[in-house]
Amino acid sequence: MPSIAKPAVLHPSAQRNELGLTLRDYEGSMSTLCAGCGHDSVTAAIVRALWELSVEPHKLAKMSGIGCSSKTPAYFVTGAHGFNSAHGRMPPIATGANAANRELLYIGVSGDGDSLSIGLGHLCHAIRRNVRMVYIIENNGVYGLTKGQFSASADVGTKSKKGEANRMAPIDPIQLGLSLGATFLARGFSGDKEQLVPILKAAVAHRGFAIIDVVSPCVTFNDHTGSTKSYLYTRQHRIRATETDYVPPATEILTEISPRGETAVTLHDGSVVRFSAVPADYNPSDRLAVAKFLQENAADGRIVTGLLYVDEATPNIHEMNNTPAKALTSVPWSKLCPGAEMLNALQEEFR
Ligand SMILES: Cc1ncc(C[n+]2csc(CCOP(=O)(O)OP(=O)(O)O)c2C)c(N)n1
Ligand code: SF4
Ligand SMILES: [Mg+2]
Repeated sequence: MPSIAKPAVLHPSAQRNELGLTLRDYEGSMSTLCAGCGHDSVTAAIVRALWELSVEPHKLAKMSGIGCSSKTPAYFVTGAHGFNSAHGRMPPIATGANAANRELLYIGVSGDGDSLSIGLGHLCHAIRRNVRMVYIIENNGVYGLTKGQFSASADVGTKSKKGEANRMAPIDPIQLGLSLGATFLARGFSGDKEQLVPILKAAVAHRGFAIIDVVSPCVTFNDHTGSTKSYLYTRQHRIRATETDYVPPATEILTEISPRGETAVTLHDGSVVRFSAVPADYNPSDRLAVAKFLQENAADGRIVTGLLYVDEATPNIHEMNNTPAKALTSVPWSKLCPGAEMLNALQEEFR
């Protein structure tokens, strides 16, 4: 039971989605994070995206590791499945769950410490396996839960609350993903829900591993002058590289590519993501060009946001490993267990 309960009263004019559910049905327990923490704004964007997509709560599995960010799944869709794993171990847990049941939508929420420090190796392999899931990194440049130590995403020169400067090079999850063959890469800002909601919806429609790196300031330990992950710094240095417009499959799809550099990418479920306001030659499916574009902007101190790279062609975990189409929970025991005779025969093959 949540420690602080939300009032059960529902406004009579609350809007309902295709399933007849209100936004309230996609909320979770009351947040215990610090007031103003970016992670709560990400939660609000997740609630909105899942409600707009009419995701059935019992078809959702929320995964996380350890950290303030990893507490996020408690704050949305109470009626969903959930697994709060050990620090940095969410990717292998999600990989196993995927292999056993591909009928669920998996949303993982992690932190920069959870994903880029202790969990980095696991994250790399989930990227390579193209696990079919949405993987959100709530990136604040510090270990918030353990009181603000620099994390692996802290920029060179960024200052701690006590004034000490970080000297180690940061790990950028987007650049990391590009180098490992990631198939969906986006960066958002917790302070920009208008951009984050369509990015989340596109990630849900993606057929493989969708990474969303969200700059999500820690107001308690990393929101001061000199920090490169503060609200002010992010607002001042951010450029929206792509205006992302998600068009669901049920809507009439008009995909004219305008000379202004607008590009449309069709996702596996027939939905379309339209990229606009991008540089004229921006191609979201050209891995090398996207890497160059991001590196140039990073060198100039700009934080590039938007849906940055998509590849809908690479096979996902299920196609690569030929996992069962049905959830193992729905396969009868007689089929799951081949019996001693067949196991003996199998062992004979390896003698
Ligand atoms: C094996 C293990 N090592 C260390 C810790 C201590 N610890 C808990 S959360 C955390 C870092 C969390 O940072 P991040 O993932 O960035 O989340 P944030 O709190 O910043 O949202 C650490 C080091 C732990 N819980 N387990
Ligand atoms: S310590 Fe930082 S990351 Fe953790 S809840 Fe507070 S503001 Fe958020
Ligand atoms: Mg963090």
